[in-house]
Amino acid sequence: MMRMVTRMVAAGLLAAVAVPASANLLVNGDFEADDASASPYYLRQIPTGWSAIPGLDIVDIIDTNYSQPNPIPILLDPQSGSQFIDLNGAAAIGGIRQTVSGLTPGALLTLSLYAGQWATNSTISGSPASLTYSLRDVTTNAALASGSFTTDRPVWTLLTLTAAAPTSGSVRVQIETAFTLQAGPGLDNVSLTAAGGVPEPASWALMVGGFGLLGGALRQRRRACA
Ligand SMILES: [Ca+2]
Ligand SMILES: [Ca+2]
Repeated sequence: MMRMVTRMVAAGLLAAVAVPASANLLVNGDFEADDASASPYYLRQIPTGWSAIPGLDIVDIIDTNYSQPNPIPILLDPQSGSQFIDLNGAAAIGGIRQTVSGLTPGALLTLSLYAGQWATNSTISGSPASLTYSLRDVTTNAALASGSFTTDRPVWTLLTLTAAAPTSGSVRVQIETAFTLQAGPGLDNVSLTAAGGVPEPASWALMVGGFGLLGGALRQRRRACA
């Protein structure tokens, strides 16, 4: 009986220490928060939860429920939901960014996103979509990790990046294109997850409580043996 209690307490301890399923730390990573269905086919707007990058163009939220092909054929269904982002707003370099704070320094961060060429016409044809994506330390704006991607295919490609959370505990996700035509690379389903950090205070409380129970169980067992 006591052995069973000990096992149960130990199992509970392991459950308390285990890292919970990785949740997306970004707000509106799927770009569904702003309804663009009533606009012609896009909404020239900074998506909810995101910010413009100073000096860069504001992006377009593209809604595929709009009946195409006028004025630009949409070659790509959203990777999630009914909307995605065209990183180039009008005809200037565009991008978005979002800050996430309260991270445990050293925790392994994983940024994932989907990108693809979403449109083509006589102007855009022959100009592959390209974008760069990075995780930056908010205090220094230094890139902790960065990547770039170029494609001329209307296919969503999964891109990932990993970095350790900086001592500030705050990172900036930044995604931008150097594309200067009106339809830049498409972007959807951006996610940032953290794993392997120090347990949260609530987990510590559970652990301390659990060790207390375990100690009590062991003491009783020893007494029973004696
Ligand atoms: Ca979406
Ligand atoms: Ca555009």
